Amino acid sequence: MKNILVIGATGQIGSELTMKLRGIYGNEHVVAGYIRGAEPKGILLESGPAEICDVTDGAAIDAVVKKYHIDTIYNLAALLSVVAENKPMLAWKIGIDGLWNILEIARENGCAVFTPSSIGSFGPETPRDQTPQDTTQRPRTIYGISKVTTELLSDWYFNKYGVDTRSVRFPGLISNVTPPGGGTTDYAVDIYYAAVKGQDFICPIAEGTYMDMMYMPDALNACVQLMEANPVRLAHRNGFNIASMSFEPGEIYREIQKHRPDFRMQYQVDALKQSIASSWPNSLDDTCARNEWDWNPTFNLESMTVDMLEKLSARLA
Ligand code: AKB
Repeated sequence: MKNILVIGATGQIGSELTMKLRGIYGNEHVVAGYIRGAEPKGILLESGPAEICDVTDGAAIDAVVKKYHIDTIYNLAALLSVVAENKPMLAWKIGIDGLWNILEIARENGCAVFTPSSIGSFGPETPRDQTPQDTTQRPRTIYGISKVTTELLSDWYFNKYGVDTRSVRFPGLISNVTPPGGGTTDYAVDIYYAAVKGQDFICPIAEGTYMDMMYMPDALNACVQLMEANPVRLAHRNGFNIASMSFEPGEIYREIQKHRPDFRMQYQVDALKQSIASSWPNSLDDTCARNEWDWNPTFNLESMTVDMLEKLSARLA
């Protein structure tokens, strides 16, 4: 049985991933790592162990790893793209100095490590459509620079020390549980909340701007599936392209309108978000993930929209 530490367990991915991992490996085998001010609550707190785990405090995390005999770390600590652009030094401190801490702890304690990369690791010179797995990565954002560094540093720890590092490049993640905070793709979550609350939606991203997106259940499956994959099949390690849908704001708006005909959206483009979105690919080619660890997403825009509206309506009622 694995013993897993999820760092960032109360965040957008962590809050759902921790519960999924507890369902698979047993509640007592999955530690929810959080920072002060983002304490776990409810079922996340009650269903299993929780410990303060600030990635900038390596000694504290090392003690948690030893206490629970951790062999797998999901390192989800990061600032999203828009926040990172406004707080670049903090983004680096958490994303890269924090990653060094985790990788060193993993090396010393024999842990496997998953640290997400992102579509933000690409830049304006990257081929925009069906972006290949191995291609130009010259991001213009500090978020992207930290994600490319994450991929390279994780690969280096594997090649140099044999640390079992693996990761995917997440697209914009859409969930009905914990909202994201400060990402470029957040509009694709916010739009559902507006529709369910009966409010008009002001879209910060321009019409015609395509980005890859994914429903959270598929993203969680990707994490588990990749970490369970047979290492012999992995020609790549860090930064697998994964994809399930690509759309522009008008397409998600019209999809929601099929279910909520009175819903209205207007554009009020945010310059920073738009400049980031315009530098990211329209769609990724995920052939390597499909071939090397059988990646196979289940949701598309239509089925995600039905599920999002149903779950959010029940929750916000
Ligand atoms: C963001 O928008 O910053 C993230 C991402 C795509 O990495 N959702």
